[in-house]
Amino acid sequence: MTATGTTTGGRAVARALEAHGVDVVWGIPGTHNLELYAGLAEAGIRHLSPRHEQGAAFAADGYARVTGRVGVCVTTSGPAVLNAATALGQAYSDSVPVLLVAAGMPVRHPGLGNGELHETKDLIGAMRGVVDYAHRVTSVAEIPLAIAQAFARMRAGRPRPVVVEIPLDLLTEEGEPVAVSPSSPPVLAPAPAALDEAAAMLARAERPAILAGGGAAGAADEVRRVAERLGAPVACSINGKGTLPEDHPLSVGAGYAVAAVRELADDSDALLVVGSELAPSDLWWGPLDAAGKVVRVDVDPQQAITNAVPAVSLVADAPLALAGLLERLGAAAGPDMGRGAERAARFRDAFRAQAAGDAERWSDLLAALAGALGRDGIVAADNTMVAYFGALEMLPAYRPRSFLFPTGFGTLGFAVPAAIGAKVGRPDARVLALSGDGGLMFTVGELAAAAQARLAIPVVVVDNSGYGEIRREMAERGDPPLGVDFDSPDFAALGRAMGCHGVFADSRAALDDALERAFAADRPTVIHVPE
Ligand SMILES: Cc1ncc(C[n+]2csc(CCOP(=O)(O)OP(=O)(O)O)c2C)c(N)n1
Ligand SMILES: [Mg+2]
Repeated sequence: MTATGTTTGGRAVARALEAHGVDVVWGIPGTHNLELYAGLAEAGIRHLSPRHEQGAAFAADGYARVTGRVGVCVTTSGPAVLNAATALGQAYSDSVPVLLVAAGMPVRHPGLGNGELHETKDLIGAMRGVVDYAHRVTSVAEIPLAIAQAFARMRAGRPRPVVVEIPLDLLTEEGEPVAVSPSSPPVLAPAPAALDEAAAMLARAERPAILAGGGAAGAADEVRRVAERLGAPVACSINGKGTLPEDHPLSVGAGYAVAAVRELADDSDALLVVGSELAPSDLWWGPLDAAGKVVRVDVDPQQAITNAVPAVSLVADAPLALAGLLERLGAAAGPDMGRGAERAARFRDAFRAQAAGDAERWSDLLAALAGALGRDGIVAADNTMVAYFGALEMLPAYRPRSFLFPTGFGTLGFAVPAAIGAKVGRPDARVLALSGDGGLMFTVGELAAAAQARLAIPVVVVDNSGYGEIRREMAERGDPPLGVDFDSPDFAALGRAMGCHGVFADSRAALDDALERAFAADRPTVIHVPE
């Protein structure tokens, strides 16, 4: 800890962010956070301008998902924080580390309120209901500690969003904050006895399988090695997509909702579940029957027992837990690899046959996307049918952190701002946004933000003139369609009006051409695809 001398609260925030390696933030300034903005400029932290605070937090989320680092957004108080809340709720449900630093009511603001600008009845209380924790600092001196605490929490165990509120008078008040250096992330090692038990159970299994979720992103290599050692087919959740390259002989596919994954789980006598919630929002058709045969690896001890009670749980960082298993099992590809590959092929064929039915109407589009994205591309997808029935199941992924989807919370409007964050986090990668016509309009202003930042992102909008999934569900119930049909705008023209390029693509050739041009362009390209 070193004294940083006299400075204002706003500048102390910027310095604390800088001390934690933050080089980019998304935010919208307001009367209450000007001093923080002065501090950001002074610290040389890159600032990107979304067009709505929800876009700021989604962008920070996309950045965090592809880099594994903390994504940061800054806002003023009241409505700005509530605008960001939805995206923070998304980050919470998908275990993404996003920090929101917001201005708040002055320190001596009367509890029942007095009509201050942006006053909210209980903003911290509201945010406590959404994020991991929301904390209001009470002195300039506390600011570096509060920021360091937020990073410490987000870098340990299960990463989830945090809100730090700085009373507006503290932002301009002078104080002598004491710098707090970033703490090194703790290592969560598995208990040796549990490892022994888990390894023995897996070694005994005749038909093992692995389910990998978003928590396996940092352990892709270990997942592959354990799978090869055991000859275990691997199915990935939505957030785990790409943990095992989808052209690996043991890969079954991504998306637990496909019946073949359930069939695989039923057929297996041991299931190794790595960093996966086994959540209803992944499984859709009820819990897996996993009684007595599950080994769970999870950093979160509560999650390790939720949705499926494990026979053995390894509460640990996934790479360590899997390394411990490999040590006990022997790291070389085991004799069961061949049999495992045959089993995987059987379930993969079933998976693809089932998914191909779901995805048939987008087969040209998905083939064009696969060609343009190659092995290293990144897709930020919206909560649209072309994403969860199409790209999730049929667009191959080859690495973790390459398929971004608003899984748990299911928020429309995620794709474009998340793609912005992803492209800023991975500037050399091909990053594409995939949206429905409904979802795009939720955060349509972020097209202007992407254009301003000159990001070469193709924004593929699949247009079925309405809320297609909900229309389908109404029809399935025999209800008349209500509130699900609308005329889409001319999305290519809309893109151009926002400063992007814009094209209409209604054939495979037009798509291929549009995508190639878009990745080489000087700005985003909205590609309007009729369904
Ligand atoms: C913020 C939010 N509001 C409402 C919903 C409910 N919802 C789920 S899918 C959907 C339709 C989305 O339409 P579109 O983006 O065009 O995709 P499509 O279903 O047509 O493929 C709606 C309204 C939601 N997921 N998120
Ligand atoms: Mg639609």
